[in-house]
Amino acid sequence: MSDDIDRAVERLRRTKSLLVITGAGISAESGIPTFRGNDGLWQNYRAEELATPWAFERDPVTVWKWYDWRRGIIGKAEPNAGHLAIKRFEETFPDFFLITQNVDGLHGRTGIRKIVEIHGNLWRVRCTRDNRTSMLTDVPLKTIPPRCECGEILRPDVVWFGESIPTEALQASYNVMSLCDTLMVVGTSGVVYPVASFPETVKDKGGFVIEVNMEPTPITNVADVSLFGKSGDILPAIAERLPH
Ligand code: BJW
Repeated sequence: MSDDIDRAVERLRRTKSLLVITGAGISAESGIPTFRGNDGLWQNYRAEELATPWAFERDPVTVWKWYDWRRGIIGKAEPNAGHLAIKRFEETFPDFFLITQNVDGLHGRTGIRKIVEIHGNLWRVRCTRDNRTSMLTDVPLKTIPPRCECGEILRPDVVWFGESIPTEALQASYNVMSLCDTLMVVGTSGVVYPVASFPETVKDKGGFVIEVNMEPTPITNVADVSLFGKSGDILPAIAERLPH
């Protein structure tokens, strides 16, 4: 492990353009359940059964109760040492970008600026009539499902399975992938597309991939270095060894 950290640090010292991708694992140490694995279950539903437009159409009340439960947890959570280390990377690398799959907004609360939330944000809602978005921060929600002023049901402004990633977010992601020479992938199981394909895209153009996760994932086969452990331990240890 210490040899692997040395290799990662050595590469980062030579990196001109750093791209970081995060998933639910980065927020696990803030007390937010991940999607897959035992703590991903909510009342015996799997995330895959709730995070779809079909589930919402069929039963918006159950889907909103799941979001209300998650908003309750996230509303009390604070960014952890892993989020803060990524903010330090932004300060260290003049050419830096973060793509997060998380909708919890915790990266934003560190003050990070160069970020795209590729799956949206769960504090933002969208009218199902005209797609107008607004912020809704009530915890718990006053009514379930919440309604727009126009009377129509609101939905969370997030990307569900089978829905397209907003064009601007996807374009920004491909743009930063083409620029970066090192990609660090943190706390994602690497099974949800399109992000699951990003490490291979960076490898194909000659980039270096560093993975940080508790356990091996499909990304491990692509990564040049895999660091197994908590992101809240590993990322600050790396940040500490970079010039600032
Ligand atoms: C730690 C840790 C610690 C724990 N430290 N690590 C190509 C091939 C096959 C299928 C598809 C394809 N292209 C598209 C699809 C379909 C689909 C898809 O990917 N399906 C797969 C499941 C097969 N993708 C889509 O539909 C996407 N849309 C799209 O591509 O549009 C075009 C298109 C559509 C259809 C067909 C073809 C093209 C949209 C995907 C939207 C995903 N939405 C969700 C919900 C968001 C809203 C919400 O949060 O409520 O996004 S699902 C959920 O999964 C959420 C997450 O962002 C996402 C990824 O999960 P993540 O972050 O990886 O979490 P976990 O729990 O899986 O993993 C946590 C990891 O952390 C683990 O590895 C732990 O070990 C680790 N960990 N503690 C470090 N302390």
